[in-house]
Amino acid sequence: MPDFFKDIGQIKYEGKTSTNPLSFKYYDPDRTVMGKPMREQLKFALSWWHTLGGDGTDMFGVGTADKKWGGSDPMSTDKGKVAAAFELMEKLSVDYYCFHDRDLAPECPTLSESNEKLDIIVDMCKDYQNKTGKKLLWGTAKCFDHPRYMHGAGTAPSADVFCYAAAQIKKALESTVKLGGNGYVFWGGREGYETLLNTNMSLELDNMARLMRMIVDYGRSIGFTGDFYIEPKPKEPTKHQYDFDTATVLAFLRKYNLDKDFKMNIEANHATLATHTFQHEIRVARDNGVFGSIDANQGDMLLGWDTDQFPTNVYDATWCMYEVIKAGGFTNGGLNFDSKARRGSFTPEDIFYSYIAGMDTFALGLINAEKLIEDGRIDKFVSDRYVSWNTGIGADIIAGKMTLSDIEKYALQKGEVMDSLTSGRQELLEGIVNNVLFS
Ligand code: XLS
Ligand code: NI
Ligand code: NI
Repeated sequence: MPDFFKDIGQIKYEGKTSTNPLSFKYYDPDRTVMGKPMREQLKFALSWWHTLGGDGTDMFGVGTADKKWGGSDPMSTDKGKVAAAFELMEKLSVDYYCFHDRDLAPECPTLSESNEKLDIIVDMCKDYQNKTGKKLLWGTAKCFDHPRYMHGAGTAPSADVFCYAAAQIKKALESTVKLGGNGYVFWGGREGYETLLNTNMSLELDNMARLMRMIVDYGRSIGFTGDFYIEPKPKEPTKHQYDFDTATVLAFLRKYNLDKDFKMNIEANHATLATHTFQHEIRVARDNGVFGSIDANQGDMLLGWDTDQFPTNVYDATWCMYEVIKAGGFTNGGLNFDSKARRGSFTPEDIFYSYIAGMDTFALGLINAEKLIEDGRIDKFVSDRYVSWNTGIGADIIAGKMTLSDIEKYALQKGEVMDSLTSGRQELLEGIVNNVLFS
């Protein structure tokens, strides 16, 4: 087995007083938090594309990091990636990974050749999984990179492009199933539009739904029992992405009777781009029974694009884990670092520092979420605020016992209701949060 990071050993938990940069300060895989070991609560996953493939290329310049992994052509590099990925997962105690098909193996001149190459790498991954016990969290298809997808894939105006995409996704799903993946993700890629002047939005969305129905039915027919996810994102690469946010995706799924078949893969920076908080997106998903998995990264509030930075914002991680716990924890889902080191952080150690920072942040988030739930003041405040719905008129409305006329009669008798109002106490609550987090 090649050793790409030979100067770096197993990253261990050393506690918050350690100054060893190659150690976890908060992530202690076996520590029990909210009834389960951290590694089961957090279910960390490595994203193949950013970690193994992302070399820092941006629209202003070429890559800064060497991500050839000892290879001299696309296929040898992709084989090197497998060894590097499993070494990273081992050394960082990351138990899962996820991929796009074309990050695993190269795009070839024909679909059959691409499929053959993909099979070779998938078999390699399967061997490594057997040797290491690492697992696939989810797979997906890269239906946005190649020029054929310039106008979309499932929403392409060309029926031939739609068919190519459908065949590519079928193969990516089969590869996911072969690797025992617990999830399959649809992220809109170029499913959206730049201008309505050239777009039949209604047909495009009908076609997307047709494709999803076919893929779900096929997946179930070949024994895929995991979750299908949609990963909402409002913009980038297209100006208007169809899967804008969780609420928009829910409306789409319900229109096409797909709502029983899909859950959400919520990405932090996508929530930011939709001008929501990360917590809001997870809350909408959990309230609607469609919470599935998390792409954990963070954006930069001063930049308007998907910077995919490793998460270091402890408040965001706290509220994320608070929602995840309230949703009952992860089942098939997990916490994927859809994140990349900055372009200036180009050395192999930076991969480790990035993951350590992200994993420690979410470990802290989990510990904090437990503290907030055990403290109980926030939950109690919220339930007290709605106490008028527990008895009397409120309870009768919820029980469906009151008509609009009954309610009118009640309101007329009651007169002015200003004295039923109480303060929202936002500042008090924010102070309590800080008190719980930092005491
Ligand atoms: C892009 C998305 C993408 C998905 C997987 O913004 O985050 O990386 O997670 O296709
Ligand atoms: Ni993502
Ligand atoms: Ni993203």
